[in-house]
Formats: sequence, C-alpha cells, structure tokens
Amino acid sequence: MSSSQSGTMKLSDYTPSAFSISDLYLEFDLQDKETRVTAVSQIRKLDNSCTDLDLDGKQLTLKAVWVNGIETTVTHTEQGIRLTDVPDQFELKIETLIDPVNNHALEGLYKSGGAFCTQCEAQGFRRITYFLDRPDVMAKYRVKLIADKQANPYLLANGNLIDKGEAEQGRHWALWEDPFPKPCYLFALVAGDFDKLDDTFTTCSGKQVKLQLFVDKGNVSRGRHALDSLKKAMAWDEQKYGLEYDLDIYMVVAVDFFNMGAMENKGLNIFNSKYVLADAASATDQDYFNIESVIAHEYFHNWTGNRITCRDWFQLSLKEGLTVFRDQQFSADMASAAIVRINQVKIMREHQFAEDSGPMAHPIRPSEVMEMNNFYSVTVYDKGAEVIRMLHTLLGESGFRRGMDCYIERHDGQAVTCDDFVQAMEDANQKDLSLFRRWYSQSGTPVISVNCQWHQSQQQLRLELTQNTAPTADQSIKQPLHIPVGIEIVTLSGGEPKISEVLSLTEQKQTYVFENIPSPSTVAVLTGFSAPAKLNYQPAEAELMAVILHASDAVTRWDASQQLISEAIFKFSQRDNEKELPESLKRLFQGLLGQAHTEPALIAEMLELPSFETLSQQQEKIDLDALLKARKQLKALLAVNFAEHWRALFEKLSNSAYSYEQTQVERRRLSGVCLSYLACLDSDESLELLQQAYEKSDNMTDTLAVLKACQAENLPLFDSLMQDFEQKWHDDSLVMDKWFALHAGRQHPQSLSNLQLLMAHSRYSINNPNRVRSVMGTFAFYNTEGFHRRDGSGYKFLTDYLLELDSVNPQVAARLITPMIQYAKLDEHRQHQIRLQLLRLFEHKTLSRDLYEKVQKAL
Ligand code: 0A1
Ligand code: ZN
Repeated sequence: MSSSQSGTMKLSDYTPSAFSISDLYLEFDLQDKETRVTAVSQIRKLDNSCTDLDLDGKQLTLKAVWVNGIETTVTHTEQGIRLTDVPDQFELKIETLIDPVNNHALEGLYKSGGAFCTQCEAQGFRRITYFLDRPDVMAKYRVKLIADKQANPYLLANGNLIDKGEAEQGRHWALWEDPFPKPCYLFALVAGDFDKLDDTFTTCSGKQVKLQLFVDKGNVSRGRHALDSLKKAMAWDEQKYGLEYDLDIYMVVAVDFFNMGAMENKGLNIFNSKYVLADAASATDQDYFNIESVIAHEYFHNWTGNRITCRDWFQLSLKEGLTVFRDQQFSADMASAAIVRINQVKIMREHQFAEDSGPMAHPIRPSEVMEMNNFYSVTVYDKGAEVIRMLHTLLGESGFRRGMDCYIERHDGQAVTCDDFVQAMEDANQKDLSLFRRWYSQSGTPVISVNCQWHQSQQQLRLELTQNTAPTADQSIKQPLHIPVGIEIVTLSGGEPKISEVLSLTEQKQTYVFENIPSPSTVAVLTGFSAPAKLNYQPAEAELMAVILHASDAVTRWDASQQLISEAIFKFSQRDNEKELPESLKRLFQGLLGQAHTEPALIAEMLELPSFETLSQQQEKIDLDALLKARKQLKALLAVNFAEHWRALFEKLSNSAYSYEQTQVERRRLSGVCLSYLACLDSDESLELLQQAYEKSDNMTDTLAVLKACQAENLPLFDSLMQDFEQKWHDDSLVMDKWFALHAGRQHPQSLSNLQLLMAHSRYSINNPNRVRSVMGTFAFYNTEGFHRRDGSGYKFLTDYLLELDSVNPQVAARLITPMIQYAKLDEHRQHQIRLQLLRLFEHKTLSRDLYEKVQKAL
C-alpha cells in the first residue's frame, strides 16, 4: 500500500480547529499551465496551547510564505505544510503555482473546454492553495481574477462584483466579494467565453435578484428551461419554507467536464451541462425533469448547506439528505407526485439496498472514512432524504416546518451536526426522537416481517410486525429502529372500510388490532414507502389484486402490481421454458390496459416489469442467468398475449407538437412502454411501426423510446436507426452520450469488441466523465449479460479500463467499480472471477485511495 492510500478518519476523532480564519483575499493570475495563486488569510489562534499551524495542500508548487509580511520557511508534511511557533493573531500570505490544464481529476482549478473552473467540495480547495480545508473554518472571501481578456471575457466568482479593470498585455481583472462567511468547499471561480441568458427574480421582500446563466456559445436556446426552473425553485422555497435569496446576483455556469451533477458554490453554481441544456429535439422528458430537479437542489442548498453548513464531512447528510428531500418535495409539486415518488422508490431498491448489503455499507452519517469522495453515496443522499421524510411523516407538515424554522433560526451562519438538526426538530415539537436518532448511526436495511389475519367472528384484523436488520459489512450488531409504517386496510371486495394510517414501530415486534372490520380484508404495508425498509410479506394473489384495484394510494397500487409481477418472474426462473402466462397477470394486464387513459404514467409504471436490479434485491442469492431469462420470457408472453392492445394503445397515444407539459409527458411515457412490448413481437408489422415512429418523432423522448425498444430486443433495425441517429447528432456531445449509452447497454455476443469500437470513436474521451459514464458506466451497471459473462471477460474488461482511468480521474473510477464490488448474491463461479480482478487492482502499486478503499473492503 502506498502512502496515498493509508489512513482512515473517524468521526469520534473530531476536534475543533485550533485556528480561525476570518478573512481571505485570493488573487488568481490565470494561465493555462501555470496559474499563480496568492492567498492572504487573517488568522487567529483559538487554542493557546497550540504552537504550530498545519495547512492542507495537494499538488501545489509552493513559491513563498510570509507571516505578517516577513518571509518564513515551512516544513512539508504528508498533508501539506507546517508553520511553527506562529503568533496568536497574524496575516499569512502564501504564493503557489498550479497547473489547470493538466488537472484531469477535475478537483481544484481545471479547464473544461476553453474555460477555467473549479470544484472544491469535498477537499478540492487544498489543490488551489495551502489552507485549513475543513468545513467548520468559515471566512469572508475577496477574490481577484486576472486573465487574458479575449479568451476569458467573463471573470466570475462568489458574491458581488465590486470592481473591474484593464491590465497589461491584453489582460483584464475583476474583483468579487462574498459578504457571507463560508467554508472553502463553497469557493468557486469561472473564467471563459460564454453565451449568457439574463433574467430577474423579485423576492418576497421586493428585492430584485439578477439571474445569469452561462452556456457554451450557440446554446442560448437550450438554457431557457433551466432559467425558468430556477425561478420556480426560488418562488417555491419562499412559499414552502419562507426562505428568501440573500445576494443581488445568482449565476449558473454549464460546463462539459464535471465529475458529478452540479455544485452549489455560493452565488455561482457550476453545473454539468447535462443538467442545464435542453430543447425538444435534443433532450428527453426525463432530462427536462432532471434539470428542474438539479437546478432546484443546488438552489435549495443556499440555505440548507451554505448558510448552515456541515461541521465535518461525516455530517454530509445534514445538507444532502435534507436538500434531496426538499428537491423531492419541489418535484412532487411541479409534476405528478405519485410518479416522482415511484421513481425515488426505484432508486432506493435498485441502488441503495445494494449498497447497504455490500462491502461499502455505511450509515447516513458514516463513522469512518478513508476517502471522502466515496461517501457521496446513495446512502448519504437518498437514504438520507428518506430519513428526513420519516421525520416529516412523524411530525406532520406543520411540525416539520416548525422544526425547520427552529433549525434555521438557531444555526444560521454556523457549521453544525446532524444531531443539531434532530435536536431542533425535537425542541420545536416537544417530541422525543432519541430512538429515531439510530437511523443516523445504524447502517443496513431493516426487514419488516408481516403477519396479517382477519377474524370473521371478532370482525377484527390483527397485524403483527417484526423488524430485523441483518449485520452489514461495517457493523455486526443491530438494534430496533423507530419505523413509521404506513398501512392501508382494503376489503377484498373493494367496499368499505378504507383505513389508512401510520403505525410507529419501535420495538422488535408489535401487534396491532383493528376493530369493526366486517368483511374479508387485507392490509398493504409500508405504503408510500414510508420507511427505507424491505418487506417480508407474501399476501395471497387475491389480496394483492384487491390492493391493486382498490387501494387509495397510487404508489401502493403500483407496489402491489410490481410484487405480483415479481412473483411470476421468480416462479418462471425456477422452471424451464414456461409457455403460459399466469392467469393473475392476464387479469392484471387486461385491467391495466383498460384503464390506461385515466392515469397514463401510473399505468405505464404498473405495466413495466421490475428491473433486474430490483428483483435481485429481493433474494438472498440469485441465479443470474435464470432470472434474466425468466424476465425476458415473461415480457415476450405479455407482448404476444396483448399484441393488439399494445398496438391500439400506442396508436391512440400520439401527441401534437412537443411541449414539456404534464399530460404530454404522461402519454409519451405510456407510449414508450407500448413500444417496448411491440418490439418483442418481431413481426413485420411491428418493425414497420417502430421505423415509422422513429421517422415521425419530433422530439428526443419518442426517438429514444424507439431506439431503446429496438436495443432491448436486439433488433437488426437498431443498427440502421443508430447510424442515422449518429449522422444527425455527431457534433452534439450530450446527445452522443445517449448514442454511446445505447450501444454500451446492448446485450450482444460481441459486446466487448463493441465497447472497444466505442472508445475509439472520435467523440470519445477518457478525460470526459460524461463520456466515460455513458460507455463504461452503462456497461457495468446495466448491461447485465455482457458485464456478468460467465467467463469473467466483462469483469476483466472493466478492470483493465479502471487501471487506466484511475490515473486520470480516480473519483469517476471509484464510482464505476460499484457493480463489481456488490457481488455477494452471485454464484460462486462469478464471485471467483470478480475476486481475481479485484486482486489485480489491489496489487496495483499506484492505485488511488478512492479505488483502494473500495477494493480492499470488497476483498
Ligand atoms: N454538493 C453537490 C455534489 C458534489 C459533490 C462533490 C463534487 O465533486 C467532488 C461535486 C458535486 C450536490 O449535492 O449537488
Ligand atoms: Zn447536494
């Protein structure tokens, strides 16, 4: 193990900083390969017993250090530099050189296309200058940027522009000041040439805020949706939480090279262009939705993240879980609440449950971390949001709002902990949340076992709930949790009574009795996915059917239909060559297809088979080949049995000219599901229909639906349509990502040589995370057959690639390895093949800390 791989940090080791920094002046003389950074900090000693100041720094060339104007020598440490015998209060000036052009890790200052930009969360600031790179050190920033004027007409940083001017040799400068103290991870600068969209927003107190969106030249028409989304988010946060924007200007910059989705830097958000740019021809409905939600997410961070930030990185869920929950609430208000919720549940079941049962299992507030970047996880984000949602359920809408008000009033301007948040919720509502706090420290997915009996003689329904959390890789002993369990009692006939409530399960086992239930009834449990838990509950087919038909909550009906379908797939996987569609599914699909017009998007979700990943999470061990085959067989049978229905429904669903508007979105969603079944028919008629649908389409959603349907069924038509698509979109990198992903996800005997061709494509680059994710990410996460080839060649392919990628961009490499470390459910043979590849990585001398942490835990 190299020194860069060693060392874990522990939550229990937290100590406050011995020094504070009240003000920071930064000057950037921006040059491609040699940017000079001057940092002047006003420092004060807080702990008098401390004589030395340790600063973090990485990949910096140190030029000079001055303490109170006197040049000083420093010692270099593993983390950065040490200044010895420093005064109680002093001005520290440091000059460093950095190389943005060769920064392919995309942390710190780097170039995206022609523009300079930064990414400092979590620990990127230490690649800019030596500093106390920790979120609880909050300072006021003044930032001067100097750069070539022609190449960089725009010079941007956090806060307000206070001055600007010309400099020698065709250069110019700008001075920015951010009045709000902030941790260095929220620092940002951008310098480059862009097209700009302007708008304004008047806040609830009547203040005019300038909104500016910067996009690559020629992309102005694709920025409108993002800007409109921003205005909606600003209005929503005022109305829902009484939170008003606090600066005079809000800027969003879209860049092509970005490791994640976007970043909430104060007043200057930097976005992956994928979450900004959209028009009907190039973006899908899903893209439109994602843009609205990510724009809102970053905006909401202004209060939950920036004004109130994290004390240390173990508290990441304090800002992320809460902000994801807020963006989910916003999306539910903007679109269809049920569909939004269904998609969140899918993410939890497909990805978070897998993380919880794998080697990287961690609580939403981890207690031990080797590489912080590895904890920007579905657990911290999405399970974190589920934990906030449970608080919302337990306290109610107004109780939750009271808690939020108390949290903001108490902690504005501070760096705090998850515990501070729960305390505010508790104090504002006089509710004891001590047991609930376990959600923050316990990892793993609780399983709720259900025993439900209706007693005719007593007209009673008895419900027994038992909770159990299996040991996880990081924790062997588990305790009972405080779980809000949503239930709905449904009579088998569909008549009264309908009872919906939330039970508080706090012990390992609890029994509930419901009186006055005169007719045979069943109960739906964990309705609306009221807690991030799994269910161990097999209601009879008739009971599931009753829930599907009669439950009042749409998510509950969807869930029951998915359970009915899952069970059919599992049964299929245990028998060979099943040719008959089960009666229950015939009835289900008949019914759903009959109601398709009433709620098209919900019906689309109900008609779609559960994903392979969701199915896997329901089983201890999986027979991968049998499960894939069974899923395919069932799909084919459903396609054939309802061939006429799919066709007729598809025809009825055609839309007028594209607009991103709810009724249209819902119709397109259902029409895409019809296409996916029609493609299974492999008849001339259906091929003709697919071809025509492709030609007729005036938008990316419909076009992609055709391509996906052809890809999933491996139709020869796929190749010709993809050629046409490539010709049309060759110069558009975001659309080409869709093209790359369609190819990489194709289940094909030659899938590995196909991948090689894709990576040799002129539009491919290992330096661009979006390209890497669209090819290798799609392959590893979603090309199940190709990636899990029995001979292990898929694993070897990924490993070869990771070895190369790791030296370019370790953060992206560490994300890509996820499907290869979650292998415990696979058969012994595949597990062995995977371990061989993990060993290759483990033995690699210069492996990054990011990959090392995951590989070592997986072995
Ligand atoms: N805070 C951002 C996510 C983010 C995290 C790390 C990054 O680079 C390593 C970039 C963005 C958010 O939640 O949107
Ligand atoms: Zn966030």
